[in-house]
Amino acid sequence: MNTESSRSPVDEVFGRAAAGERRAVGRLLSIVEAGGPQADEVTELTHGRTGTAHIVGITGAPGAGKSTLTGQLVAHIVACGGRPAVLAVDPSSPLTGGAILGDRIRMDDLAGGDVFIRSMATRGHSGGLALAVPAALRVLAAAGYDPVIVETVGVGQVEVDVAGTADTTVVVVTPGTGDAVQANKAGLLEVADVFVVNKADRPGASDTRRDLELMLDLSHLSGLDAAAGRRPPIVMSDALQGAGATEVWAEVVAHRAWLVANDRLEGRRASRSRHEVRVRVEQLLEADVDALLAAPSGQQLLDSVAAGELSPAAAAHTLRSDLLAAD
Ligand SMILES: Nc1nc2c(ncn2[C@@H]2O[C@H](COP(=O)(O)OP(=O)(O)OP(=O)(O)O)[C@@H](O)[C@H]2O)c(=O)[nH]1
Ligand SMILES: [Mg+2]
Repeated sequence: MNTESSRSPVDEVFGRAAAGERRAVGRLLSIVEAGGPQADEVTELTHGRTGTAHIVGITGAPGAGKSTLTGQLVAHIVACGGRPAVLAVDPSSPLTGGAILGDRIRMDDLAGGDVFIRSMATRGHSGGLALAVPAALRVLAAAGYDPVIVETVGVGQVEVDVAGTADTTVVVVTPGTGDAVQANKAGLLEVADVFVVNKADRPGASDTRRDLELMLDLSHLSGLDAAAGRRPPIVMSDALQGAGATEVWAEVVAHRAWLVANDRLEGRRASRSRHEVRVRVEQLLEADVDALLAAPSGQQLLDSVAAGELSPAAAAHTLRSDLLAAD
């Protein structure tokens, strides 16, 4: 009677990851990155076992200094006795590129200690990020890493969504080139819990700070931040020299305390789950729709539309009725 033999291979890897084995953690991340049934199994195993790890999003324009700052934060967290993990999401590169490898080395150099750093590429499928990132964050939290930091470039809606569903979102802007205005346009103003003006060693840093203050004033006046109930602080940093990282982390910790004190942490996590479930339902339905269109009855409908006998809208309604009746 060997109960071990009844465990699936994924479950066995999970057991080792939960016991702190780094290679097993890496293996689980590769599985969730690839997607498919094994990734779903990882999600089954890690769900509900993520404890209280603080999920921190760091986002901003390409080259803003996110990785440099993250390296400084990680070094500070380790010095304070924490066990951080970093997931660097790169939406542009099809596979792990040289720049990210460079990031990894920089961060590892700085941090020492038990830090887990991993980059994740999207491999072209847009829905992939939305599912793989939350799954990867759960793996890291279930393996006992806390905080779990996710670095994303704040350019597209998916990236902003990912960044905005952390417990605490840090938005990094830099002096000059209207970066603060760009961040506003990209929708980053709404998701920011903490602002960092990085490269504060450069000219125009105080102008950038003022721009941010003005935009926050405006959103305050128009009531946009009424639901947030809190004005995000602005921290100046020179991540290259390590100046400001301690203050950034203090604000991140303060934000978390604020969430807890105001009963908002659960709400954030609930909206994160809602988003993930929604994406999953969409994916399931998409597959069902494709199957339906490929079936003979679907083909018949499509032929009728092509022949001008049926409108696309009427065909869609019929197909939806068929879909709902199918289960
Ligand atoms: N002068 C100055 N340069 C900085 C500072 N922080 C980062 N840099 C430099 O800015 C460049 C980009 O830094 P990264 O940390 O790679 O920026 P990133 O936002 O992670 O970039 P992507 O991940 O490619 O979007 C590097 O050459 C850094 O050395 C800073 O505070 N001051
Ligand atoms: Mg980076």
